[in-house]
This record gives sequence, structure tokens and C-alpha cells, in this order.
Amino acid sequence: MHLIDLRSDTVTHPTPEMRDAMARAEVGDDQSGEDPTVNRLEELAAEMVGKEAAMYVPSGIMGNLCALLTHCGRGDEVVMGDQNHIFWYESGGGAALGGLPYHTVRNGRYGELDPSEVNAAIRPPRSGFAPTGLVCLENTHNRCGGTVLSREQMQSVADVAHERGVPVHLDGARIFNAAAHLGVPVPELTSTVDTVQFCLSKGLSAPVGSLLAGPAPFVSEARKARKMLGGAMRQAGVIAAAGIVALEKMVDRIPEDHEQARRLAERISQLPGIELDLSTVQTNIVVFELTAEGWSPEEFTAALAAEGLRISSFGARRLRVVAHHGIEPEEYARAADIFESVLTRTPVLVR
Ligand code: TLP
Repeated sequence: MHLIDLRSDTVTHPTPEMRDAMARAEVGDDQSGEDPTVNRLEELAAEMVGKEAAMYVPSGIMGNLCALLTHCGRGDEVVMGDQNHIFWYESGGGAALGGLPYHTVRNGRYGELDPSEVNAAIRPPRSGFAPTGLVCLENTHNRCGGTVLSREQMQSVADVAHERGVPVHLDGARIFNAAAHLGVPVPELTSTVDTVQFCLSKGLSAPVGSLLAGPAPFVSEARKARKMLGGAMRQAGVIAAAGIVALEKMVDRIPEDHEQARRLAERISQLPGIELDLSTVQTNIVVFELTAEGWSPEEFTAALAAEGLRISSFGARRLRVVAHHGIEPEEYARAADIFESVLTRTPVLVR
């Protein structure tokens, strides 16, 4: 059966142009800074997010972890939203490997942080307090439904942190989606923060990789963290080549994913048993609550899969679909039909 996989934009495959670039990539030893393709990707990435330098890493998680380990010293506290990816899904890496306790503040409905709550979370100097080493933002905000922080929202949190002498890191895994939604250049958002991690392997469709960007001395320091984590690669140009195509060719099509996500959300929000706040559908992610009686989320996702649609589970009764490159408009329509057919049938039939 043909499967429509809307679990994540991480399931995207490299385009033929990426595969071609990968096959032809010039390579060298990146641990010695000698891979021309990686160097080109890092320069292009830094320029596109308006930072001095950037470092190529195998994953978004490693990019965020290198940022935490570089900004903070052992025992420093990291302030972040209680729904942030770093807090939920990154194996507590900063805490486990860097001795960095996490201090969470409430994420608003759209992923925003209240600057006064951030201010209150930043510790004053006192011997019993863990010093605050870093504040983290996330844009777009995954668990909040792919929602977007405006430049002003980012700036107001960054101002509070900077006034207290604390740097700000952005988990911008999907920062190109945020910029597309706002209709602003990415640097307008990233200029509010000290460092940013963004992914090539999600909406931009590259098979591997993320970048950590920031001031040149910070990025040089971060290379030590990457090495320590085992993320310094050798002839990585073969994968970086796909990343260059991602940045040059895949950014402009992002609004298509937003449009498809919106259409799908509008359709499924009408169905009985689904509670979906359309105001959170701003980019390519749709998060909703399964309220249908008689369906457990596991049974429901299994019933969808049996009809050819894969989606992901995102909490007790929260589910997620993500629009991405490679899914045709008729497949989104078919996905909505599958939702409808499953929800209008009694769960007993599939047990
Ligand atoms: N997110 C994945 C899952 O881990 C949930 C997904 O399918 O959305 N920051 C954010 C905001 C992310 O959404 C992700 C991946 C990462 C960091 C980590 O990136 P990778 O998977 O490259 O380590």
C-alpha cells in the first residue's frame, strides 16, 4: 500500500539535484578545516542567518548541545520554555554531559516566553544559586504547533537576558519556516540572539545536518565541543553538498508546505473527535487533540496507518501531522479523507 508519511518533515528524502551534488562533491578532511564543500556550506549558512561564522554538525540536537556546552560552564543553569525541544527530546544532554541544570519557564500558547518570567528565572548572584549561563528560545516552536515568535517577542526576551549579562541561544531548527510565515529575512530574527542552531534535514529536505552559527570566536570554541561529542567528521563534503542545495534551492518553496498544512488543518478541524486550534497552524506543523470517545491515540494512529496514513503522537492525546516536500497536493487531500473515514466509523470495527 502507498503510505503518506506525515509524521515529520525529517522524513524528507534528498532531491535528485542534491544526490547529483553529493556525487560530485569536492571533499577533504573537515577535522583539519580542509573540506571545501563543508567550508562553503558553513560560509553560506553564516551569511544566510546573519552571523559571523557557522559550524556544520550531524544533527540539530548536537548543534544545540554544542551551544549549551560552549556558552555555559559546569553547574550553570539554562533557562528555557517548558515545552522546548531541548527540554523534552534531547535526552537531557546539557544536564547529563555538561552538568547544566535546566530551569523552565512557561511557554505561552504560541511558544512565547514572558520576559518578566525570564527575568525572574535568571538568578541573582548568591552562593546557593546556580548562576544562569544561558536563555534558550525556540522558533518555530515545535510542541506548541509550529508557531512563530515575532522579532519583537524574541527581542523582548533577549533584552531581559542581555541586561542581566546572560547570552541567548535560539533553537531555530525551523527558522526558515518562521521567517517565511512572517515574511521577513531570517537575519531580522536571528540578530536578536547570540547564537542559532538550524536544521537542513527538515523542511529543507537535506538528508543530514544542522548548523550552529554565531560570533567567530564562539564558533571556534564550539568546534571543541563538537570534537568532544564525536561529531567532528572527515570527508563530510558528500553530505554538506546536499545542504548547499537545500539552502540555495529549497527555502523558497517553504510557503507551499504552510499552505498545505493549513488546508489539511482546516479540513480535519471540522471532523468530530478532533480539537484543533487553527490559530496555532502558522507553518508546516499541525498539532491537535484527539477527543473522539472510544479511541485511544494508539488505536487511532494504527487505524490511520492501516488506511495508508502515518502521523505522530505528541503527548497523552496530542497528535501531530507535518507537511513537507515530497507530498503531493492530492496526497494531503487523501490524508484528510483517511481522517474522515476513520473518525466517522466506530472504533470497535478496527479492534
Ligand atoms: N524534532 C523532531 C523530533 O525530535 C520531535 C521532529 O520530528 O520534529 N529542535 C527542534 C525544534 C526540533 O524539532 C528537532 C527535531 C531538533 C531540534 C533536533 O533535530 P535533529 O533531529 O536533527 O537532532
